[in-house]
Amino acid sequence: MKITDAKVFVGGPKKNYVTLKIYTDQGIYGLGDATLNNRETLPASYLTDYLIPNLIGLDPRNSEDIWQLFYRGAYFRGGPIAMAAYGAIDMALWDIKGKIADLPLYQLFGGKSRDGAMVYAHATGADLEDLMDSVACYVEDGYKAVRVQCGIPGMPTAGYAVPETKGGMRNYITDYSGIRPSTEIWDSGKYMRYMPGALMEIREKFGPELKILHDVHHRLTPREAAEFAKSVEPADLYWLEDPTPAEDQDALKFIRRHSTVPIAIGEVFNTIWQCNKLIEQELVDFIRVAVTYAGGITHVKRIVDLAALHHVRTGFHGAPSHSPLCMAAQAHLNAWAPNFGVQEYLVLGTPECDALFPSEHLMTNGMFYVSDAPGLGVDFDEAEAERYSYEPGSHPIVRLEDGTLWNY
Ligand code: KDG
Ligand code: MG
Repeated sequence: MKITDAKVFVGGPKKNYVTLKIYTDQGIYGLGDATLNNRETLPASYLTDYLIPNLIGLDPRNSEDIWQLFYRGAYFRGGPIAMAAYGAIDMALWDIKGKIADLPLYQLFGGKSRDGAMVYAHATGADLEDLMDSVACYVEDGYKAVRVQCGIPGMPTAGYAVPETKGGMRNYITDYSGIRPSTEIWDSGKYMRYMPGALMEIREKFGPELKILHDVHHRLTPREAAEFAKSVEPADLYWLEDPTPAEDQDALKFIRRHSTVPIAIGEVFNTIWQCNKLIEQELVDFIRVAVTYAGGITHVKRIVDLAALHHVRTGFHGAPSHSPLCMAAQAHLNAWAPNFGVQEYLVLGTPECDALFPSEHLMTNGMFYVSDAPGLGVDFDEAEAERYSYEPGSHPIVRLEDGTLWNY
């Protein structure tokens, strides 16, 4: 069996999905997602300019060797752009493998450990009252886990993942008005004084069963994060995410010394070598890598296996920038992983998105049920894809009130 061709498509309904399609001489094709949020054209050109010409003629069944060829074969290894491109190739090769075997991918990993995978939604509000309304909607829809973010009194701008006005939606992942970012103003003191009480009010209102998650989005220093983690303990969080910038791994030791709050990190990691020490030293409770950003199923499965040895559960990144192909790859891993924790899931299922990526996967009642279709179980409609093209966009940047640049 040989790879005969591969194509890259960029675009989607209000998203710049980067979709890879690998064709073989047996008529079977595989699909993968290389969407690197706000830098989408870069993995796309790495794929077309370098990786695809090197794929033609290879046997698609040798997905391990092909992964090694691209990763080890590159002297300058890793990084988010390359890993997203390898991630798409690897996903597509697993898709082909599943189609050859006529089995859904979870069967190739070892079968199902559970029927449905718990997902968490993003509740958000301009203020606490607004956030409570948003949480209540998700609870009513059957969600068992909800991430909560709200505006902080006195903060000059709305803040991470928070709308400017009550009842508003915040397109916090990307602003498609151009590649120049808008600016948010941040004040850690105001946040640290307000948020622990707000989390406690949410716990009191929704009771002990709701799994409450909160994302600090890398904005505190290690000392502040340790103080914050200690102060949110009474709210009994399911996890506290990215309390400090991801580069400083010793920060997590400091947080652990002061608090038992469960810590989730890893959405910006792209290799096992960025998280093996954290996992082995049991400094985190949930690992948040994404199949796209961390080199595909082959590499992420290694991270999951290592995590399982150290009581670290999965909580794969599921921001709306991941296409249904990445979410399907993660759903198959979620169905199998003995150490599954939770899956971040934002409603992708608009009619336009479903038309572009038809599938039988099912999200209902706060649970994701993986389909039994062979491979990833997601198709790609090329005629639909012609409706879309690349739209430049950006995340905001963050500054302190005196103008100092801070972490988004
Ligand atoms: O592109 C950035 C987003 O993926 C990030 O802001 C989302 O932190 C995030 C999350 O937890 O989903
Ligand atoms: Mg996050």
